[in-house]
Amino acid sequence: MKVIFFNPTIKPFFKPMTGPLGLLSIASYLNSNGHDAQVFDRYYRKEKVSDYLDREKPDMIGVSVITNRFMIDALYISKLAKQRNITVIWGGPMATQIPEVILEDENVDYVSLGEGEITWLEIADAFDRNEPFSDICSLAYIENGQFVKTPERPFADLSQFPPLDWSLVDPTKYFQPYYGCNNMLYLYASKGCVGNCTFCYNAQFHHSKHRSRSYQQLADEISLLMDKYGMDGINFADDLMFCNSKQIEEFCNCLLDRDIHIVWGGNLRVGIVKDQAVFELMYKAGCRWLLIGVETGSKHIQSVISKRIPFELIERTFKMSSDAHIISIAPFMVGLPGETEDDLRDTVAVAKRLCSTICAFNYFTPIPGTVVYDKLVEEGKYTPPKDLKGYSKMFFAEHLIYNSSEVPNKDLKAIYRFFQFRALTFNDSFNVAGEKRMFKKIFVNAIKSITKHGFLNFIQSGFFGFLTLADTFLVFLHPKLRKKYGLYL
Ligand code: B12
Ligand code: SF4
Repeated sequence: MKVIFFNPTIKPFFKPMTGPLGLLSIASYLNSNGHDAQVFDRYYRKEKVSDYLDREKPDMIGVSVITNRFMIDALYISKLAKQRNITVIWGGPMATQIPEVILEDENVDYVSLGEGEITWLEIADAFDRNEPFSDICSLAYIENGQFVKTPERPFADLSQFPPLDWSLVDPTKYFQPYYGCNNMLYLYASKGCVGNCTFCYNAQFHHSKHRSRSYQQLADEISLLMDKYGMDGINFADDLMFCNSKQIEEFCNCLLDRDIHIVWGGNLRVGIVKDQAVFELMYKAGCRWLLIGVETGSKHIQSVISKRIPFELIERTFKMSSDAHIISIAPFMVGLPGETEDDLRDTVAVAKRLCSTICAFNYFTPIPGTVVYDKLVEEGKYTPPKDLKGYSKMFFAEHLIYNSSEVPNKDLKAIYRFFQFRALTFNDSFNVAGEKRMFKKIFVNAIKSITKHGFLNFIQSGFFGFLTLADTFLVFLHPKLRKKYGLYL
């Protein structure tokens, strides 16, 4: 079977952020099983989708829908495929969360639920044998006007999948400057997370299970990307890179034993690393940054989100990371259900206490299928969009589209802006990694990007960068709120 996997684009993300890891994994697996799979990334492929479909004449297309904002382009691509009688299958986290809504659109034939590798192989084999898809697990479709969902497929053993075939795209298009590297690429080392946070897709999508890839195979992939393409840094896209320190030791020793010298970082949970020595080993093996979710400084909100971690342990973890010269980035959320002024004051205090940290604040947005979302809908406090068009217009996390807290929007915005301002100006994280200050770094990277992504991209990104910056400085318009929450440097 011949299939083209499309990675839709979202504006205003003008330059490629990451390679389409999920699609590369599915396509590599299909090709290693004798099918013909290609990946078309709308971020950087300039060719018209209609011309490409007419030339390649695929039997089917697969479209990745990670969040709602990818849907506008996903629908555009699907419509062009349907006009040519090509079967259209959507997949990815958001597609898995709202298949009923998606299948109301006549341009989508099937939704592949959960991880896509084995489902797609079965689809491709069934297609070649001219068999129906009804026996294939983890598929949703409409039959005789009724929504059908086939039984859920068990999780795959990740070591059965081949290494990602990066020749399906141009990996250099995704290189970007990051801490201590110029050609950083996103890769993945595992899937899922052991956590059960009530706002996160993980419990539904990965059933709170963590599965690692084979580190030897991953090391092969890393060596190839370094030698052939010049990759010099890796940001691991995993929800949780390691679920215990044994895995960390195994991974670090694998890199050290094979003399792979590269800087890297990824997501970690508080409590996984308890010894300074493990952070030191990570640094020795190239780890330079870690994203360690904190979300809130309030015990009350910790119980709302089911992420009960002692605050002393949080502070100790960030301190150990800083002592090992690893930058730690602490994501927080504001606007959570029932969040009060006191909760927010606690959050601000904890965020300000963390060592050498960039605190990245986001606005809480309910994700379909999560515990918090279901509760809000049940209590009539959140009305989901009516249809696909409604979903595709929603902004996630970076804009305050919904506030389920007890405080007004302007309070949440002031806190968000303050920490953005703090990250841009007065933090010493960059000294930890021997980096330039944030402003200088952004400026240098912007100039460098002209040669890589063109002048138009520079202007567009500059414009959105300016809007963000202008929004950040609005924090000075809230003197009363700064006093109320202690928003001082
Ligand atoms: C890289 C990334 C991005 C990239 C997009 C890259 C891309 N187009 O490929 C960028 C930076 C653009 C991005 C943006 C955002 N992201 Co994002 N992102 C990720 C991240 C870190 C990695 C994705 C990845 O490569 N995973 C590894 C691969 C192997 O897994 P996968 O992509 O899920 O693919 C598998 C399955 O999903 C399935 N599948 C996927 N696609 C398809 C397609 C078909 C046809 C089929 C059959 C199957 C299938 O099979 C694949 C192989 O098993 C994930 C977290 C994560 N660990 O997955 C978050 C994640 C997907 N993002 C998320 C969010 C919330 C966002 C933002 C809203 C964040 C923000 N604050 O702005 C924005 C969206 C922009 C917007 N305004 O809407 C959430 C999704 C929430 C949800 N729907 O449940 C995630 C899960 C993070 C999280 N833990 O909450 N993101
Ligand atoms: S720790 Fe992070 S990835 Fe894991 S369930 Fe919680 S929010 Fe999701």
